[in-house]
Amino acid sequence: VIDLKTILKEQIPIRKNEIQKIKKNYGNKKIDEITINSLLGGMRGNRSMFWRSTSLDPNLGIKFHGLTIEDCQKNLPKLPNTYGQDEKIFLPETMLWLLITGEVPTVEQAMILKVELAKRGRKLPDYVDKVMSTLPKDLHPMTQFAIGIATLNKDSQFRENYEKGSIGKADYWESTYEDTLNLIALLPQLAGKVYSNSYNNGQPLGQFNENEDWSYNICSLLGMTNTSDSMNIQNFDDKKSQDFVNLMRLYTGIHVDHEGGNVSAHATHLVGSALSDAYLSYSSGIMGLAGPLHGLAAQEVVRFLIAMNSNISSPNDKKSIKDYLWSLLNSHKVIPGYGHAVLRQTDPRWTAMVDFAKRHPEEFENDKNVMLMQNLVNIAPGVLKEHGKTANPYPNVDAASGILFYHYGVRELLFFTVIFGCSRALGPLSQLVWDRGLGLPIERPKSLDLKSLKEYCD
Ligand code: AMX
Repeated sequence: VIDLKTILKEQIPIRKNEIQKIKKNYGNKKIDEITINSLLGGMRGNRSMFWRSTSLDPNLGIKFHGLTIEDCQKNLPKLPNTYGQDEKIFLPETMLWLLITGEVPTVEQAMILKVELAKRGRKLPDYVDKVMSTLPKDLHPMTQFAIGIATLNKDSQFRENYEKGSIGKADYWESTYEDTLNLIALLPQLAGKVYSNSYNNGQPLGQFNENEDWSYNICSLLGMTNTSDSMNIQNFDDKKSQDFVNLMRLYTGIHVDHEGGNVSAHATHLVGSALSDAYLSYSSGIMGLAGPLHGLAAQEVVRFLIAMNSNISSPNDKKSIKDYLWSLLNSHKVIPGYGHAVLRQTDPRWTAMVDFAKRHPEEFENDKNVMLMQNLVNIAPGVLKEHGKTANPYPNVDAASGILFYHYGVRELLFFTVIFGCSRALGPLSQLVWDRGLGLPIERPKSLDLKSLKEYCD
């Protein structure tokens, strides 16, 4: 079978049956315990959510249906006739197939999905364009993005069918799938619209090319390729244009999902559990991603690297770097880009981003910020260990991602999170299709008021 929807149609009853059996036979089996610390500590580490596709291993990092990032780089197919294709970098389209089906696609399957997304993404509906054009240019890019996504719910097939009463519960997944694909397909257009609204007086910087892939179109709509689709605002030559598109593919391929409990994924899942459609659900995810403790970390790292560089004589000056880090810690500040709530090793997404820089030495050799980013990994973990508080002294993905985009000219730091938001759609929305397919219920944990909480304190 080569069509994603047909595969889903086959898989859903099988998996639904499996889940029903698990519920029937093991429904009362205990998985975890809730303590007062977890209740008051953001439910940290509580095993209380079902998330089908990804799971975070504290040492190996994120796994996509059991595959690490390195496995994905090896196994996800590279597609022929893809603009500037880097042999090591997979397209997010291939990852979307893996997320939804649990299987690595064939080249043919991935090609069909790529073409289908490009078809669905060719034009932003006029009413969305109009709504977004009226937004103040200085409205936060993530607010604009969330508004654009939520506005698309006018076209939601799920919402329309539900209102008409024309579908039963067993069919909910099908229109959710249609909404999901349509939304993902339109994200390059929405991101381009936000970028031109915020930074180019609303004037388009590029156009959508139906023959190209999803990440290429994000770049062309930002005006950042040297092809005829784009204004080429950075004056890229062929190589730089292709490298930037490959960086975008890499970034948007590895940020798709980080299991279910992170704020953007959880918010999408929670809102979706009320049978809100894919557009409303994911606009909530975007609102969560806009928070400084979640999606905004990459910009913090960029600011930190630039500030450090202006305070030290050279990015190779180990002693000054060490002193700078200690001055931060001694004034009770964190070292941005280091540490993680769950991971206990270097984030493999960081490794993948740094590997990109290492494979393009001529591009980055004079970039002081990228140099500093690379040198820090040999210094910061030692300092953090000596400091003695941080559970994980190693770099997370944000330590590398923002500064690479910055290098290519994305200097509008608030916009990084919009690119993150394009990528993160793929995981939580694949889950939403399965939430409907498996008929998962509305989420409704029990909360305790202070009086009830105190009753546990005797
Ligand atoms: N620099 C200095 N101190 C740090 C630190 C860092 N990079 N990381 C953790 N610590 C401190 C914590 O502030 C905490 O101190 P406290 O006891 O005085 O409150 C102590 O070490 C223990 O924290 P932890 O269990 O190791 O981490 P956590 O789960 O509470 O927090 C995180 C995780 C990411 C918020 C934290 O490591 C941090 O603030 N890192 C820097 C900011 C950053 O890189 N954020 C991006 C995270 C990636 C992402 O999710 N996008």
